[in-house]
Amino acid sequence: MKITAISIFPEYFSPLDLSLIGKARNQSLIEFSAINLRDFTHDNHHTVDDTPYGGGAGMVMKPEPWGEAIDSVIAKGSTPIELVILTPAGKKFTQRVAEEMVGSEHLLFACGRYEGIDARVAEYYRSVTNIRVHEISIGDYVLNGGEVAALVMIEAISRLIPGVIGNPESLAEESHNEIGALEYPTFTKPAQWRGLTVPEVLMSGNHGQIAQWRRDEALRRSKLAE
Ligand code: 6GU
Repeated sequence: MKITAISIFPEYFSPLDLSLIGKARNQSLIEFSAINLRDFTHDNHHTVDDTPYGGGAGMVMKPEPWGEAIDSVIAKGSTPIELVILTPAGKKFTQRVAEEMVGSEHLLFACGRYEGIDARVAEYYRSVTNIRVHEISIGDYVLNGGEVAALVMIEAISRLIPGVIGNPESLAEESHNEIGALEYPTFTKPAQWRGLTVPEVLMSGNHGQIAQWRRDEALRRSKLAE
């Protein structure tokens, strides 16, 4: 899968060199590149923002650099592109959305800063062939920009690519359990630690009882979290 991110802070994506995603890139399961939006400006100050029409606080990202940057990505290939515009006003990102997106050939993340990207950018690319536009938020809180949200999405989607996770059984278990039911407490050795013990049932070898205990605990925890 191809993944591209456009941002004024391409360095934000250096964690993608690490861990499972770094390894997946070395194995060419993922092909990632970050593009600097300022490379698509033409003034001495490399301006990417301006004041909002209609007034109000903050700055809005100008459409021209975005248009040129996105066009440059389109021009490089012929595969369909999922253009993901990160915005707190977008559709909520969930495990379901991650599962839908893992089948994509090319994810292109547009990471806005300030008060967002001029709305005509999303509107324009909705009418371009082979491009689908997704305006997405990762949750009900405000971040300074879309970079961290893009990292969250890239991690959630990448681990669903066959071969990225060492043990595909963990993936099977997750989808089987619909995440919520996965939230049982886990333990490893030693059996005694600072006076605390591991629940007896987990050491019983009775798989039926263990599964029942985990279901009960997950339910208890999700009720606590409500
Ligand atoms: Cl995608 N962007 C920003 N700036 N804030 C957010 C977000 C995105 N998702 C949740 N909060």
